[in-house]
Amino acid sequence: MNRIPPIPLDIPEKQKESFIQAYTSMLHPTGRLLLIACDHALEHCHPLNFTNIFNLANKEKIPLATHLETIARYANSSATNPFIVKLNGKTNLISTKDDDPQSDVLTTINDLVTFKKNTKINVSGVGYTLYPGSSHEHIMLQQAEQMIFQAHQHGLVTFLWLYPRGKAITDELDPQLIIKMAGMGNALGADCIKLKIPHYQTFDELKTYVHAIAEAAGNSTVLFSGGEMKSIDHFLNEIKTILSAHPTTGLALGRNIIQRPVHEAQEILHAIITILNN
Ligand code: FBP
Repeated sequence: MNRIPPIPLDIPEKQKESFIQAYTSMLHPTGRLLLIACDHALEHCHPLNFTNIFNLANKEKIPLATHLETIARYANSSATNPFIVKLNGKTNLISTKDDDPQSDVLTTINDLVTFKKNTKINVSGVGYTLYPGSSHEHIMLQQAEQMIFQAHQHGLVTFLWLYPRGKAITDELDPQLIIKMAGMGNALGADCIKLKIPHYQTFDELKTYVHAIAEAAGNSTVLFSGGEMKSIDHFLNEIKTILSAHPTTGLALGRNIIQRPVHEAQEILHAIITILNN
């Protein structure tokens, strides 16, 4: 089953087919999105074994989201899995106590279109991290909306990582705040909105929040990140809950996959695919 949301009107007629193809190429056969995010070498200053991660994503045909130059260094030119290029980035060396976060553009849409033309790499989408609540949010809001418009001109699928952060934010994982983020991402025109799992007490409570978040996102698709490393059982139970809460929710997983030994990462991915298939 393919699950493609309505095609936004800023996609030119001649790019509609490319957009549908790009979106479809990222969908798991169940119609959900399952992505691996591996931008942590920059975002968390945490070195990664990119060779293993890129091989795993290619073998399992899972879309991989990271920065353009990482893709340029590690993607096999015959790789068949889709890629999502993260257009902005920052490190975690400046803490929120010292300054509100600002993540600036590293790669332009033009650069990535050139890269796409010159290689056979399947760049299907672009991603941008936005920190609502930061005193620098006005810069990121403008960049995010422009990125979405420009990416759509090339038939690319757009992803916003929406993480409330800064001195004005007391609890980044407040469920009501994450519901607001979903609505904001939809208003900004993102095809897919990546959010963190909110605080919760029980899996039933999580299910209620996930449903409300997915509904608040309107016709955009919500993906949840995996968060900090946790036990495999707990991680898989969260995933089951997220997927059962709403028919459109997807996953964009980082640390709980990429910071594990490759055989373990592969087993977890297989367990997630089994959950998806059920
Ligand atoms: P995780 O599944 O590891 O949470 O990865 C998702 C992600 O969005 C990464 O793309 C990003 O580097 C990281 O989370 C940001 O986490 P934080 O905001 O906690 O620094």
